[in-house]
Amino acid sequence: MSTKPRILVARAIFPEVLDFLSQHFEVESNQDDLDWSPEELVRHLQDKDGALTTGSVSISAALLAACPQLRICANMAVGFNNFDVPAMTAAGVQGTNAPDVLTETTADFGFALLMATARRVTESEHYLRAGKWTRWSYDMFCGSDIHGATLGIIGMGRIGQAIARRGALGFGMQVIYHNRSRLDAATEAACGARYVDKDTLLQSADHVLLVVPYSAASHHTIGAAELARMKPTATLINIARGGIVDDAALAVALREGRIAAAGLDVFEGEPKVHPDLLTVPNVVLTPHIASATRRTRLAMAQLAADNLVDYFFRGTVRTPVNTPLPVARSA
Ligand code: 8YV
Repeated sequence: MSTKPRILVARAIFPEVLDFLSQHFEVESNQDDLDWSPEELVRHLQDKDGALTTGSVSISAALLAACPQLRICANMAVGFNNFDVPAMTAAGVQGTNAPDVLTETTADFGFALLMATARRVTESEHYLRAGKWTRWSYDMFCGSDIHGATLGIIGMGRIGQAIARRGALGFGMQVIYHNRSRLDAATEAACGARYVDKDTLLQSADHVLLVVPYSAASHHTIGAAELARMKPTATLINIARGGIVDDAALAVALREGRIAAAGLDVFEGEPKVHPDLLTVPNVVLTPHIASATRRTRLAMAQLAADNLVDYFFRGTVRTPVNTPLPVARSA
């Protein structure tokens, strides 16, 4: 009988990472990428010591109670709002995430979405594909400038800082930010960003970009009241999490021209998208792909796998989300 720890890979991942895990563990993998219900997830996890999860796999108190053998969940995502961290800590279950390896890739995408939104890239492409482009006109798809504009970033962690650098150094933008805590002066200078309160940011930014982690406190950071404070010419970009923006209120603001445009990579209740967002033209919609380059997704999966190996064979992890390391539960 195998004495290797047993792990579940809860969603399909790169075969090479699965091969790596198989060298260390007895692995069950959802390589068919089936949509398991919470009950099915419990059934697969009940006899496992560890799990590799993604952002769509919810680790709740009820699941932890039903899986007493579980000792670690390694998330292939920097965000971990799919984990009930207090319940994991109380149950002695280690959680890990996948920071750093996706910072620059995600910042690139934040900028891509900002530029596509402000310069109306997808809206104009749809127009062209629909055969509507018959002649040039002076104001056809006029958008707003990125260079020289004021970029307001809400959430100034690693990804926010990487976006600020792109804006300040690459595009000559005035970068302002709002964050729970202010960065030290050296970090502010390195990313060319100035701290302001949230109202000042909303009122003065030409482009508002959200990259704040999701929690009860950040739910609807942008709702009808905040949208009303923004410039009517402004764009709003959300690469953070669904639920940071009130999508219904945003759809109204876009339809009524209270802001110019929005770019969204994340949605409340995704993969469902608020139906009103699908019918307004001035929004660019992408299916949660900000970290999606092959190299970065591979690095995220490998970091999650490394956390599992380190936990079971070295008694430590690289990127914990609950510290200090909880004492491993006995199998
Ligand atoms: C992931 C993300 O693609 O890392 C995160 O927090 O949102 C994305 O990079 C997604 O969560 C899948 O795990």
